[in-house]
Amino acid sequence: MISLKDYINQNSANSDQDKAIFEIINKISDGVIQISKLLYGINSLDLFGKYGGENIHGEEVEKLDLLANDIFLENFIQTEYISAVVCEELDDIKQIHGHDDSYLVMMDPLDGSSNVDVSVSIGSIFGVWENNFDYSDFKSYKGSNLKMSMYAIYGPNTILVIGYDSKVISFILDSESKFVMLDQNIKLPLNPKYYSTNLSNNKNWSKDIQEYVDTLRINESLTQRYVGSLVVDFHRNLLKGGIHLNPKNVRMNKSKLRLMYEANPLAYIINIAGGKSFSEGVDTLELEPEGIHQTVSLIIGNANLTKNIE
Ligand code: AHM
Ligand code: MG
Repeated sequence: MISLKDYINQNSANSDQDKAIFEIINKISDGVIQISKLLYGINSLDLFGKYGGENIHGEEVEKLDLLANDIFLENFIQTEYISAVVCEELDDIKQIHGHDDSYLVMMDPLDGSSNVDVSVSIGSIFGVWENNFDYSDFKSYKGSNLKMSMYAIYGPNTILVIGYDSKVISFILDSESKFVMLDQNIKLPLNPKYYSTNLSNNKNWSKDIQEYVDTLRINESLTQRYVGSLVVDFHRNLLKGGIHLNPKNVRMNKSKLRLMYEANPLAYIINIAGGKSFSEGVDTLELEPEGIHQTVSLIIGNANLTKNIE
């Protein structure tokens, strides 16, 4: 059984980029272990409930949203390979070191936070870009320029999934707080099992999307699953095959998911695993970002199920 620490040691000496990226993976995984200890530890009662404020998106903030944010920031400050951080909970890019030749981490520290109080699985999502682009030219931060993306799931167990260097690998946290390898090359199954979307939003979708989802509903080889934590719905479909949709609300002319730290990191992973992803009528990874907190639609999963429909 290979541990994440061994894997990092074996792979980080190949190039300067590998050294930096594996150090970032190391810091993220340390944060994930700390969050797991909080969730499954003796003081987990204190984690329930709202913090009492709203974030920049006007959403209620759970206590765990802020704790997760602080935990990852504390870990990131310890490495000079991370010079700046973009986070769902922070208005602006947060500069933490002065280096131009290091990396920018964009994160959703706690995805699915409305599921915390009811003990449904949640996660954390990260995308890592080179930091040598011009912030005023945000177009450089297209998903296709990602260097690495990864996510964690806090569920019946804690899982890490990493997309780097044309491979998707996964680790599981053992009872001694050590990540051990689960899968060394995840590829989407050829025969997908699930479609996943919040069907109650159907009334707010375009006619084309409504008809598209109807074709999924009557597809006899598919059944429906929906958790409401993006990263968990994504992970199930990655392992079992399927499609997840969070279409634009055409009545409000508004999409819900964040491009930089939700859609792009997952699109990067699905692409390596053999799948496809579309947002706002283009390949998610080719969408030119307009801002760090931009919201987009998302259709993501097996290539034979996903369609570029708005
Ligand atoms: P957040 O919990 O980080 O704010 O993320 C938003 C969540 C996603 O995890 C999930 O896929 C989506 O919102 C659920 O939307 P809805 O409540 O419309 O089903
Ligand atoms: Mg989220």
